[in-house]
Formats: sequence, structure tokens, C-alpha cells
Amino acid sequence: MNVTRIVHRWRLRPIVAKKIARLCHSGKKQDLFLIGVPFSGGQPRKGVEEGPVRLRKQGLVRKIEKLGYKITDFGEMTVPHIENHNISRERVKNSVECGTVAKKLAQEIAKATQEGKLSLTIGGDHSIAVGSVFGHASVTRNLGLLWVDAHMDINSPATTKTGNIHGMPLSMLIEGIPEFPSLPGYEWCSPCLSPRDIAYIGLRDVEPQERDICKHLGIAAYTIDDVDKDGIGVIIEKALEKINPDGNRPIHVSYDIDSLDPKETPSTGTPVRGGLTLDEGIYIAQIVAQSGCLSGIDVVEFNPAIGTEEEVLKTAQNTMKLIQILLGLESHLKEAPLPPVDDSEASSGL
Ligand SMILES: [Mn+2]
Repeated sequence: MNVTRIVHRWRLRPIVAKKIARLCHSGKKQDLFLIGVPFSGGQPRKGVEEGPVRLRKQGLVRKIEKLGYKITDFGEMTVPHIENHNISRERVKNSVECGTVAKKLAQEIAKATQEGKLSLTIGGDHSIAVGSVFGHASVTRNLGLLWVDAHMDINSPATTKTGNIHGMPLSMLIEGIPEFPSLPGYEWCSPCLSPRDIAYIGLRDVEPQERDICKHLGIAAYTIDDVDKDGIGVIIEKALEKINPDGNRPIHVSYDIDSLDPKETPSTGTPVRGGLTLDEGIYIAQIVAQSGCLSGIDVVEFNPAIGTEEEVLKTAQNTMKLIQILLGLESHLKEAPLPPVDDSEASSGL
């Protein structure tokens, strides 16, 4: 592990005590709406549709129940079977299928949120977040969004190079995207968040046009370099400060497991080396959980068809760990503390 990372991890600035104190679980069983979205049409690699079922086989529901939630389990959503991929005028792939799935998910998430349930959406590729975030925002005023990802996912149909919708969800959700053409399948969807409502963590594979859009809109974006420089504690605090300065906004977390280093989550479609360590990924989840403001979660891009059985198992275990921590499980960091910082080493510039 990178020495800078270790040093910074142990210089975590304490998070404001009042935020820590506002714990999610105050004795009463919280209602949780669980929905699997076995969908892969937002990107080209088959297998990501198997993610939700694989996590269930690894005991996901039992683990959530053990945390004290009352689960309303939707099961796996029915998704269209894609035979002939449709390509729009802008060369966007499968927009009708992606839009149909997202719309259905939006309706289910809106209903669950309306009923006061915390929603947990298991993907599936990241295109489904158009539905979960839109559904959540449609019945929740003042929603903030934390996007944990190696990628910005903010290409519009006009700027995409690949035509894959899993690289575009934010462009459909945010106000102010320039030249957004209409996209078949997404007629129901319109921007529901302002650029001020969003923060990224974990970025390291950003296309120039995405960087330009993000800069133009003034979205808070924290890259892996920022995490290396300032430490994950400072970065998560900054991100939450941007989207939730008073600590009273409901927060949606869209967690792409490719934000983690491929060593931690190898079974994913677009891995990028140099990602978050598992401890950093967990720390993000822990702080968000402790904010007491979490009201919607997506966990996406686990592809059990990628990698050896050992790699798939590791990815499933780490993905479930993130979910459990987001839902309030106390971090394992407390059980296995790392050694203290050696200041002489730190000041020598290593
Ligand atoms: Mn993503």
C-alpha cells in the first residue's frame, strides 16, 4: 500500500460530532425497500445482470436483516429481453430498453420513498441510476447525491464516444447540460437535480468533454489524486459539506463498485487501476451512514461473469461489506486497527 495513503488515513480530521451523533438506527426498526435490477443493456458486457441474484445467493438479505431492518423485498425487476439493439440518431445504444427499465425502477423507488422506506437498488449496470435517483428525487425535496465512481458518467447523447448509457446517467438528471437531444425511451425523464446537489468521489478515468461539462457546471468532484493528497477523511467531509452543509438534507448514494481498486472488486466491467482501497471505500460508506441522512442507495456494476471464481467471490464479499456498512454495520476498522503514523517518515517526504 502507498505510504501517503497510510499517513493520511491516520490523520483523518474528525467529522463534526453532531453529524456522527445523528445515527440512523435509534432502536426502531427501519423499513427498507430492496430491489434487484438484473439489467446489462447500458453497456456491452454480459453478466452484470446476474449481480443481484449472486449477492442474494451469498446471503445479502440475511445480512441486512441481521442489521435490524424490516425488509420489503421486491425481488428482481422484470427487464426487457434485448435481441436487436436499437441505436438512436446520436448512436446511443439500447436507449428504449434502458429508458424502459429506468422508468419502471423510478416508479418503484418513488412509491417506496413515499412510504418512508430507505431504498436499496442492486444493479445491474449504472444506467439504472437514472431511475432510482429520478424516482427518489420526484418525491423527496432537497435531495443531495453522492456519486462514488471511477468515472463521471456525465456524457450526454451528444458527447458520448461509446454510445453506452451507463456512461451517461448524470447527464439526464442534472440541470444545465448543454445541447441535450431527446432520447427514445427517456421521454418521461427530465433533470431533477442542480449541479450544486451533487458530489463525486473516486474519479480517475475522466474523458476531456466530461471534465469540461463538470467544470462548466461547477460540480464538486474529488479524484483519487485528491484522496491521496488529503486523505479519505478530509475528502468525504468536503463532499458532504458541499451537498449537505447543514446536515439535514436527504442523501442518495450511487455506489459504483469500480470506484474501488480492481484488486478489491475485480469482477466489474470497466475496471481502472489505482482505485480506492477497501478501507477507503468502507470509510465513505461509514461516514454517510453515520450522517443519518441516507435515504436511497444504489450499488451497481458487479459482474459475476468476469474473473475467476475466487475473484467473483471477493467482489461479492466486498460489495456486501459496503452495503452492510452503508446500512449501519460498525466498520471492521475498529476491530483491526492499523499501526500508528510514524511522523519522522511522514516529514521526510516519503
Ligand atoms: Mn458508474
